[in-house]
Amino acid sequence: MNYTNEIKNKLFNLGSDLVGIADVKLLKDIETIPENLLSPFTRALSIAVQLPISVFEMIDDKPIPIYASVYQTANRLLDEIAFKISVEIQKNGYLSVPIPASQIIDWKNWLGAISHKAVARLAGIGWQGKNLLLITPQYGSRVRLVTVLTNAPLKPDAPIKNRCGKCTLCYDACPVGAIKNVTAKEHYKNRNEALDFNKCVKKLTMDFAKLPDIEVPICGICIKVCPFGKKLKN
Ligand code: B12
Ligand code: SF4
Ligand code: SF4
Repeated sequence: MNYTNEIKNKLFNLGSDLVGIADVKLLKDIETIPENLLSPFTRALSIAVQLPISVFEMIDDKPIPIYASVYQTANRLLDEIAFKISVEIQKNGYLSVPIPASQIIDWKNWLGAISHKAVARLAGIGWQGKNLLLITPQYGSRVRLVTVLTNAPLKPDAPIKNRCGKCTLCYDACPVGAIKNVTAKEHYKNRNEALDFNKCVKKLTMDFAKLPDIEVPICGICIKVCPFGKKLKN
């Protein structure tokens, strides 16, 4: 078995549901913290775990405590998978860094070390939907993501096409009218092209996160309404 398949198989055995590999050259214009984050690396592994779909069906106009718990568990699982594969890659003689699933480094601008969605898109896992989320053909946006940077000789995957089409379900459902109903052929130039970003941040931090037993800035509504991922996959 070649090394790329070996690493992908290990990731599936660790509990990943989708795995893709991006060529870091394609990420050269992306904002990172620190600025030189990508310089030792040639590949970015994108890893997704699916979330229990029935939890989203229980969400109506606000997040529920079960979703808050599932969110935390998925982050822990992803961080563990990313940690384990990084050490495995290191034992094979290559550099690697696991980027945490949900760590905010710049709180003023709401930024992590690197956008997991951008990596996932370039790794062929999905496209950037009108709700700015990463939409996978298999599970919609009912997935959470993590990234591992490496210089291991892995074969990159190719991006896939946007399949939102004329759908407006997330635009119609957003409780604060934050989604602008704009399609990105590849990716948005900035967050405000897709979203009225401040409206979304305000709703999640000033309202939803203050609900009993939520405590984290989550929502789930634009995930729930997306037709991709609504049905069980066999
Ligand atoms: C800070 C943060 C927030 C903030 C700010 C949201 C935001 N839109 O940035 C708040 C608290 C508001 C938030 C809300 C939500 N979040 Co949040 N959040 C993050 C976090 C930790 C960092 C985001 C970040 O740094 N963004 C930087 C900006 C610039 O990037 P971006 O949003 O991805 O969008 C740009 C790039 O993707 C770029 N791009 C895409 N491809 C390419 C290619 C190239 C070459 C270039 C140059 C650029 C580029 O295009 C976009 C515009 O510039 C990430 C984890 C992570 N490290 O990625 C999770 C993350 C984005 N959140 C996630 C989720 C699910 C949510 C919520 C649905 C809440 C919930 N869990 O119910 C909402 C959705 C809001 C929305 N519609 O976007 C998931 C998304 C999963 C998915 N399927 O897409 C992530 C990836 C966490 C995870 N580990 O899975 N979040
Ligand atoms: S996360 Fe909620 S508030 Fe933000 S864009 Fe989606 S539906 Fe709107
Ligand atoms: S709800 Fe429709 S428009 Fe929004 S991300 Fe999903 S497919 Fe795209």
